[in-house]
Amino acid sequence: MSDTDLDTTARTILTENDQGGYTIPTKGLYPYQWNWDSVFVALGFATFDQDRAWREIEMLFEGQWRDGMVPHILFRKDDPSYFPGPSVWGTDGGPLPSSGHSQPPVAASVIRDLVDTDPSGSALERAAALLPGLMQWHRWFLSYRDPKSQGVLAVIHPWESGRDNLPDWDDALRAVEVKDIEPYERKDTSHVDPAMRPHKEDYDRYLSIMSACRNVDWDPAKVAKTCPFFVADPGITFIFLRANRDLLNLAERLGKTEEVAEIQNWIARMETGAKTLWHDELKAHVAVDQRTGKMTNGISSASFLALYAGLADEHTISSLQAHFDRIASKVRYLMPSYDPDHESYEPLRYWRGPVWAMINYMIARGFAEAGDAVRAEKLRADTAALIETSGFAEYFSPETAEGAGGGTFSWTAAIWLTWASPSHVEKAA
Ligand code: 9WN
Repeated sequence: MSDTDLDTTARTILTENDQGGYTIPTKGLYPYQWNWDSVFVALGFATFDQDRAWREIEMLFEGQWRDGMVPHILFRKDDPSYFPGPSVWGTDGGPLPSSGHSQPPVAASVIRDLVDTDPSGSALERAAALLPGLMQWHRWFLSYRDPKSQGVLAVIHPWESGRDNLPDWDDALRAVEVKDIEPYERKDTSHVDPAMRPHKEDYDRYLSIMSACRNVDWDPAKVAKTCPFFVADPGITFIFLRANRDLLNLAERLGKTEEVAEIQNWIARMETGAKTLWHDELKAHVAVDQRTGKMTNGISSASFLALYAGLADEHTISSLQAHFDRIASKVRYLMPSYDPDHESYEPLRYWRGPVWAMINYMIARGFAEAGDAVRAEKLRADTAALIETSGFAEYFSPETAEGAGGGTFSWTAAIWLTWASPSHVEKAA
C-alpha cells in the first residue's frame, strides 16, 4: 500500500471507530472510550476535522468525577465483549459508568497542540472551557497520587500507567494478595493470541486491586493510603510534568493569573521529584515501589520521556543517547517498551518489548526539543516503516515488525496522520 493509501486508511479507521463524538481504540478487544487513546486520537482527527478533534476530548471530560479524576475507561454503553465491565468496577464517582482510576494525562499537551495549530482562533475558546476540568484533574493527581508531595506520581493499578504489563510492575504485583474475587472469564484472550497478553496470575491480581479499592468505595484518599499497589511511575510522572508546562502556557494565554501561579508551583515540585527516580547505575529513570521503597532495575520506553518532560540537562541527554544507540544496535525498530538487554524482555508480549507508535511520538518530540533531530527522525522513520510493513496494529515487534494485539487501531492511525506519515512530513517542511 502506498503512503497516500495509508493516509486514507488511517482516516477511515478513525471514522469507522467513531461512535458519534468519541472513538473506541479498536472493535472487539476495546469497545469503550479510553482516556489517553482518545486524546491521541484527537491529534489524528485534527489533521482533517478540527471540530471533531475537540469533540473527542470534550466527551472524555463529560465523564470527569466529582473529585476531579478523569477515568481511564468510560462505559457509555454495555458491551459484553470486554472484561472487566462496569459492574465489576462498582464505581459511583461521576456522571457516567466508568472504571475507578485514571490514565496518563496527555490532554493538556494535546489541547495546547490543537490551539497552536488551529488557524480559526475558536480553539482558544474551547481550551478555555476545558481549563477548569484540566486544573481539577491535575489537582487530583497531586493530592491522591502524590499524597506526600514528593513530586512523583504513583499508579494504583498497572492499568493506570497505560503500560499495563510492564516488567516494572512484576514485584509489586506479586506482593498483592489474591482475594475477594469472583470466578471470572477473560475476554481479551478470545480476541488476541494469549501469548501476547498478560498471564492469569496477573489478571487475578488486577481484580484483587480493584476489590481492595471497591472495599473503600474508591475514596481517593483511602485508596492512596490502603491500595495494595502504589508504584511511582516515570511514565505518568514525565507526562504529567510535560502536561503542566503546556497547561501553564494555556493559562498564560488565557490570562488566568491565579492558575498560572498554582501551576508554576506544581512544575517546581515535579521537577525536583522526578529526579528522584534516577537510577545511578542504570543511568536512567525507573519506577519505585512506594510501599517498599524498592527501585526497579530496567530501562523502559518511558525512561526516554525525561526529555519530553523537559528534564534535558547534559547528563540526562547523553545517558539517554547512549541507551538509545545501544538499543538501536540490538533491535531493528525503536523504541521497544522494555530494554532488550533485560531478562524480562519479550518482543511480542504486550508492554514487555513491543513498540507503540504514540510512545515513539512522545519520545521523538523530547529528542527534537532537546536539539537531537537525528534520533527524533530515526523514531519517526521506524514508526512509519512498522506501519508500512504491518498496517495499523496496536503494537509491533521491534525485531520483525510483526503487528500484534488488536488491528485497525485508532491511536496508531492517529499518530500516522499527525506525525509518522511521509505526507505529514512534506506538509511540515
Ligand atoms: C486496559 C486501550 C488500552 C490502552 C492501554 C493498553 C490496553 C487495557 C487492556 O489497551 O489496556 O486499560 O485491557 O489491556 O495497555 O494503554 O489505553 O487501547
